[in-house]
Amino acid sequence: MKKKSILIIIPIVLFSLCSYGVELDLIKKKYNNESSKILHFPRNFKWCVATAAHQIEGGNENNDWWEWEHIRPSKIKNEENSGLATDHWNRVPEDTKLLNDLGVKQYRFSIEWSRIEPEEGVFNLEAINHYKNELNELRKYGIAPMVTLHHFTSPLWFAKMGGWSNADSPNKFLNFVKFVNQKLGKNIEQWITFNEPMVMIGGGYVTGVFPPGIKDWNQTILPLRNILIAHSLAYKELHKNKKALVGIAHHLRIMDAYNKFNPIECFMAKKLSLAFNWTFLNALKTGKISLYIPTKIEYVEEIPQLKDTQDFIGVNYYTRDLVKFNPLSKEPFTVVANNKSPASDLHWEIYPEGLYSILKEVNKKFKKLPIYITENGIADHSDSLRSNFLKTHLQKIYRAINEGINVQGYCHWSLIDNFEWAEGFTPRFGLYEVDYKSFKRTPRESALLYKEIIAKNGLFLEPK
Ligand code: IFM
Repeated sequence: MKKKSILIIIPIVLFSLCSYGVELDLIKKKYNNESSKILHFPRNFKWCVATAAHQIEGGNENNDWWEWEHIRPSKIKNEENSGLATDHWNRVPEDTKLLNDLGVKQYRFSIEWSRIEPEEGVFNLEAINHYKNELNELRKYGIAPMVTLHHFTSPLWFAKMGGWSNADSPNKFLNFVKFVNQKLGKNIEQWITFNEPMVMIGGGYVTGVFPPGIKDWNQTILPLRNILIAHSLAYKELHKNKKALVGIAHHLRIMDAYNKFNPIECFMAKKLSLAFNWTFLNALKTGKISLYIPTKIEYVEEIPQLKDTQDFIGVNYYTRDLVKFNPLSKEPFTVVANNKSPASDLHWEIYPEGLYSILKEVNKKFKKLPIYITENGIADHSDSLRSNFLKTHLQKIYRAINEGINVQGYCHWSLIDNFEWAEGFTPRFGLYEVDYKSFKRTPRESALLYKEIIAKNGLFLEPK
């Protein structure tokens, strides 16, 4: 009996080993191929998506943007206004489910100041409870909040008193921050005080496409210094919670010469990059504001309280600009997109290399601080470019991390389509498409890709 069973077992074992060997070979081959093609991200990497209140909530009637959107002739493409936006205000549980479906670990969203403090000094408890519920929803799914306190919109009462040009504006902002921190702070560990302050100042005071619609370089200084001071006050306040991490989401762009052999264009591109990308970052490290754009503006001031008031650096990265010089034109320097490269629906050049250069430069200048990609995305209605955009940008982040740059997380802009400021609803940045009639959300192909990347904590590269 024993002999018999041994005789039966041996061939089975041999056969299994044999086929196991073959299978192992196959698996190995597959695995080796795949493993060499998976770019693994660090274990606690924070996969995230970002939104902003005014762009998705709807019905934010009490802020400067709402008023701006209703001026005629219209300031917004196709005379649109944010209106009900994506009706997110009434769909928080549904949208939190989308976050959970994607598998993100973190969600960046903003709290609308004009809802919390509709009149100066009058705080709306219903609004604060709404955000409390939103935080609870997130907690249910184990998603960490990253909360933006100012994402382009200010309450009307604040705008009417001169907005960021008013010397008292930092204290007005601080009152709001104190209230939010007191009511919600224990559930929030990561804060963004301001979103893209340079974009807000540029749009509001140079190009005039954002409220208050001013086009005067000289009027940029007051908002610049007041926003910096407001940030430093908020930084101190939020640090009453020992665990809080506080930063700014900086919009950083590559600025290159249109013709790299043209020294004037090279010079101006450097100056513009220094002014746009580094004025805020340098001031918050050194306490010194230094802004210089030849023929436009020159300003230097030391405000010691600004020094060392960031715990991390938020990077919003989208594209590159080319600086063109035409001595015969009334405005000799213009900024254009590279029309030889693939571009988004907004004609923004797709330039992933730029993200890598920015990360290198941020790291070189601010070595001690961790970096979070607080926004990166593309306006792509047909979703024909987004997946590749996502992959190529993540590859650059992967490369940076592998070279020792401390990138802690990546927020894709955006979870859902939304109101794109002066461009209205036409640009579609969402991983989920929004039907603006029914408000139905539908995942795009790229959402499925992002979900897979998050699930694998890495990126598969296809064979060439
Ligand atoms: O939609 C904006 C967002 O509000 C700020 N960063 C850039 C995004 C795309 O333009």
